[in-house]
Amino acid sequence: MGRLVVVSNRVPAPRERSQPAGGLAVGVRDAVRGTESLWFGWSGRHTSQSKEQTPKLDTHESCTYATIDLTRSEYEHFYEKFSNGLLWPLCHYRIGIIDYKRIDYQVYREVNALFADQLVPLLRDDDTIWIHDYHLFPLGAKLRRRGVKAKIGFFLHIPFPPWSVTRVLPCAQEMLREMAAYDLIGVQTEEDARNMDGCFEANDLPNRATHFPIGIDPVEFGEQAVRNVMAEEVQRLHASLRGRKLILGVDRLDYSKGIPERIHGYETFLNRYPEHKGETVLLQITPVSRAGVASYRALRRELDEMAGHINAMHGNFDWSPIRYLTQSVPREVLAGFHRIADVALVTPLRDGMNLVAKEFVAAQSADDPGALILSSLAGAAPEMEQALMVNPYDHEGIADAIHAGITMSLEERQRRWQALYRDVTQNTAANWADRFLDMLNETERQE
Ligand code: ADQ
Repeated sequence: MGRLVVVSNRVPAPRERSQPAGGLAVGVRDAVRGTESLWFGWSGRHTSQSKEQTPKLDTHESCTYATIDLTRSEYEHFYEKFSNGLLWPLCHYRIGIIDYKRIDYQVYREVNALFADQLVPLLRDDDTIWIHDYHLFPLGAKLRRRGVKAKIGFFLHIPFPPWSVTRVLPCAQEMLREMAAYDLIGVQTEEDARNMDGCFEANDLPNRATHFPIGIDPVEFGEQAVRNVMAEEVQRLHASLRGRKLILGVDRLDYSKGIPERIHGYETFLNRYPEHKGETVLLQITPVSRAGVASYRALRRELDEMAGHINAMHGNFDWSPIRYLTQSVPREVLAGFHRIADVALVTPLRDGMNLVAKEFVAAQSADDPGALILSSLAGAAPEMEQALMVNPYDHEGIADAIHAGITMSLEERQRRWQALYRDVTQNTAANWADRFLDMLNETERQE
């Protein structure tokens, strides 16, 4: 059997190679574990000359990590502007904030060509290539143009909107034509697959999309949660609650995660159910991401203001209703926080999947599980029907769900959690990769 070659914009840093944080890296790590593989991508470093480099190679267990550097200008146009300032909001249905410039698209294509030029010399004829995410939509076509004959699959971790939204992008047709070079495209949900195939059909291109919902390693995460209940940070958090209910929100700082809408929902809860005043704490952990993109800086200011406002309006000298952190928390400590939480608020406005919802369920104790409040617009919603489902734009609905979550009987919490835990163990990180790669293996090579 040939090697698996994974390509993603970022490759886990050396210290993260055994225990990566974050959805893509955790899922892919399972795919590369134990088989001879190559993982290619950007190092996270800058260079003044990206064309005259050779990839840096580092082998860890059975996987060789090959990384290249980008210039600052490539990083800005390819990563910050086109990928995160345009494709990310477009795919999350936020066409009001996209900013299209031809130069960004041009550099996006150049960086994809650079990836192809740097990767081709490392490839062998019997490799299977698996490319990940929106930064690299055109890479398959660029590899084909350089004579690569191997099977090439692509997985999109974020949502894919219908043609009525996608066509807003001036280069949509060209991008779709290039995406047709893939032998198989995986997306998270049936809706995403329908949308993407609809885009192909509208442009007389053949269908390519199938849904493969991504998961986590629930056993590993559950064990981490149990072990870390006794960790100092978790014990300190527990003691500081002094018997109050803990409502937990854990998200990268991103407007797709619906954090202001959620905080508004929490404030509505405090107003609508005053009998719970002083009895709950919302711990919102939101490490800053993409600080170079203007919309992210604006979101940060908005959240700082909202958290301050709620504490000033509703708090007391011995109680702050919200604790809001922008620092990153180690993964194992987070697992312990999930375990002691009474309610998780996972309310994205749109999300490809949302692994945090699955991690919360995996971390609960069967004897006394917490309640999951989940956005109906998360990719995880079709799988996790026994969550308390909310529309993230409906702050009164969020308030009612918080009330339902903190007052839910033990029997109902257990009944819901058992069904959710079954869902979480059905689609795991490991079988996600197997399902995709098996189908890619069976798919005819596209000519
Ligand atoms: P993300 O947008 O990053 O992923 P998500 O799926 O929830 O969203 O994964 C986030 C990961 O980062 C989780 O493993 C979580 O535990 C971790 N994380 C979040 N906050 C953290 C914190 N404060 N400290 C440490 N770790 C933290 C993208 C798509 C998703 C899709 C995944 C995987 O946007 O829709 O589910 O890829 O395909």
